[in-house]
Amino acid sequence: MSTVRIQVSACALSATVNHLRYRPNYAVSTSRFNDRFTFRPLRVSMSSVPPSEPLEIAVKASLTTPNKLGDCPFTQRVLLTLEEKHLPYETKLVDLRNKPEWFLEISPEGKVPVINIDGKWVPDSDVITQILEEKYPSPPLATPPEKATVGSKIFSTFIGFLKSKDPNDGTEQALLNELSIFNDYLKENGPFINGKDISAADLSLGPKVYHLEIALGHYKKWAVPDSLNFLKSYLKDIFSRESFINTRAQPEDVIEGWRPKVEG
Ligand SMILES: N[C@@H](CCC(=O)N[C@@H](CS)C(=O)NCC(=O)O)C(=O)O
Repeated sequence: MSTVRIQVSACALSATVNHLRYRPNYAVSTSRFNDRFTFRPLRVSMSSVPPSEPLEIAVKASLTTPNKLGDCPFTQRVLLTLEEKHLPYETKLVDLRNKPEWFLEISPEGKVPVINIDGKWVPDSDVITQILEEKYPSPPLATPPEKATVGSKIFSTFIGFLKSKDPNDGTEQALLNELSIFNDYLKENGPFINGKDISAADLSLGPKVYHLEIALGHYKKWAVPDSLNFLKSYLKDIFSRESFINTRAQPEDVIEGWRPKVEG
């Protein structure tokens, strides 16, 4: 098992009264004797203080380079959340082509990311980021519910276009439509989805559009049109953040990761 330790020194300790509310959450407990997940309420203890030990997180390993992070946008979303909240973490690289026994014990579905929070292994980036928000509310990253789905059709339309073998099947236009809608939204509401500050929805969408740019550039010789200038500057802002640079996959891994979908 490969391990990378990352220590973050600075941590914002302020929490506003708004962040002191308790909201119930759900964790997944896994059992060796039962392949299904069981859901049960989890009381998340809120804290502005970072954990004394780095949070362990199992992530996809690179397909091309030993001991490097791989190309999973859901994993990057969680790593971005940890980075933006200045939480120390320790990645455990998992070769998803040859899943080790220790990994299948903590993640019976065999999926990354899975993170250890208070001794429990929690899968799914939606669940993980919600728990991190509740447990470590500062700086706040929650996106208001009415904005949380902005841009959410971009990833599926990207995959449709990437997999398409027929240039006239409308998949390119479907993607362009979604990107234009998002560009117009940013023009009115930007620079980020929730206005002036980055939030959870950007941390989810950013890695997906990073994959889109690399995969479509490689397999379709396609690029986001320059006319979508609000989207272009949004991507530039996100991709140049330190958190993004620290957690991004290598382009060659993104290309390899999508190959089975393109050639399959
Ligand atoms: N809904 C999950 C999706 C996680 C997911 O699909 N992860 C992929 C890698 S990006 C995975 O582990 N796939 C299992 C495999 O490739 O065997 C989340 O948001 O965390």
